[in-house]
Amino acid sequence: MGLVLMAVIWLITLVSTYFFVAKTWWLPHGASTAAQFIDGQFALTYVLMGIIFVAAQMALGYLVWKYRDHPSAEPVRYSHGNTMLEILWTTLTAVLFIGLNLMGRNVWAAERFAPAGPGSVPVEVTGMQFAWYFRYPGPDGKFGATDPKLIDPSSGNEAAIGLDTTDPASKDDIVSGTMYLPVGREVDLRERAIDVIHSFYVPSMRFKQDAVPGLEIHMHFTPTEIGDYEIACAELCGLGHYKMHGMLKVVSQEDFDKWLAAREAEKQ
Ligand SMILES: [Cu+2]
Repeated sequence: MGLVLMAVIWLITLVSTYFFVAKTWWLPHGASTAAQFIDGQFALTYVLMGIIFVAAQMALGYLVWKYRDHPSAEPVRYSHGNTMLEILWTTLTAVLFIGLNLMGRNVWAAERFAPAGPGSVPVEVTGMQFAWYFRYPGPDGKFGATDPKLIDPSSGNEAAIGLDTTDPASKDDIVSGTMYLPVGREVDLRERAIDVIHSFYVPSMRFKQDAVPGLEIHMHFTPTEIGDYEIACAELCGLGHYKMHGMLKVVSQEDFDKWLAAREAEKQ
């Protein structure tokens, strides 16, 4: 029985490790400036944790077999703990966790605390049950006022986010259900939520940030490749959470300008 248990523990360990090593389920190809660093950080974390995981599970299987209930097996020796060992592995764990956090902190802080660079594209992301809306400030560069009392999801994009059309700054605001971004330019995001907490997640951009009702959260990232990328909500936000799906279209500057101009023309 001890042998069978050891085999089962080792098998589960090796099979589950295989899916990580073979990258069976993995993030899509990264297409933002931060992707390379974040993927490196992911790989480093998985390798370190993988070594510890495999070693611990192999030891577990071995000890289950070594101290099996059998006359030829070694008799069990009871231990009441070892303070030195406790201190050692608690310290090592702390160094590992704090170290990885400090390493990853810079790239996150650069997208969160440092302001977006000059020439960035301002876009407002609004999460609501169960859709994403994207607002562009138009030629005046200013986002118009919104009012929670004006929110009406049944009548189009502008009303869905409660755009106050009496505000002159809102006249040229474009609200879209699809996100368009020009390639190679930083996007200056401001995230909002209408009802509950959502999380704006673009796996290909290696970007994820909660949208919280009552807060306007600024983040920025830079897409580096033209293409269509999926947007998901990464915060369980209600019954329709699964369908809170959107598309990010990263296009050339020329196509971006054309798209914006066409949307402006529609408003006239
Ligand atoms: Cu959501």
